[in-house]
Amino acid sequence: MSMSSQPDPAKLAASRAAVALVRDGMRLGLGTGSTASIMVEVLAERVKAEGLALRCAATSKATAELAGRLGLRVESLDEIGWLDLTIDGADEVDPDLNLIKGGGGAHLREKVVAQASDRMVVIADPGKVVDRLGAFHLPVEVIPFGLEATKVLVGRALERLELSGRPILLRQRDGRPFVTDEGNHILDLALEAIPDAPALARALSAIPGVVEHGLFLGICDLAIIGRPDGSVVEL
Ligand code: ABF
Repeated sequence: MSMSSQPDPAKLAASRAAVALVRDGMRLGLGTGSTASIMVEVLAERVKAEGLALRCAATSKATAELAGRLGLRVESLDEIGWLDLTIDGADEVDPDLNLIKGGGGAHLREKVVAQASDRMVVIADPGKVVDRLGAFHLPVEVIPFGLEATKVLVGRALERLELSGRPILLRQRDGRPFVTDEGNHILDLALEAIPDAPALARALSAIPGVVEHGLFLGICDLAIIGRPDGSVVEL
């Protein structure tokens, strides 16, 4: 494997199993994050070895850059139109394949790409598997305009769902608000647990300054969990 540093064996195992699902001629969605980056490298090696003709749409500028550098054919989602398969990482996966995503700040494009795919496969290491979503801070992408008002509305939504008092943190990078690929900011909700994920998803989506939250409910079709010994389990 030509990766610059030794990849995490669990993430590598999940990546290999997911890349084995790829068929010649497929239109693929490429995820974002460290696990998805390993998958892109594994995919590029397979494409080179087998001469597969694929069309790829990336979920972030970072992934587009990586995939292009490795020789994959990267096009915009609009150029491709619809995708056969998207392979992406996650921050949490529950037993019903509901997810929290967005720790990498790319969940808006990730959700657009996943929903524009016939099949969405998550790849992860065992640390991402949870009984119930919510220990990982829930990312919520918000427009910069009216940010403080949006925070108030998010707080009120949490109160109605008996999640009052949970910190709402404006994500920072290098001492400034983090900016997504779409030019927005991210609020990270420190919820500890999410008793009713569909209700929270609906409440957040109803706030005008919220562009998209990181709850992926009923979107993932298969989760491939890699183990450090190189084996995988499917959820
Ligand atoms: C993307 O990357 C995100 O939705 C998720 O936040 C993150 C997972 O990153 P990693 O694979 O580095 O843990 O999939």
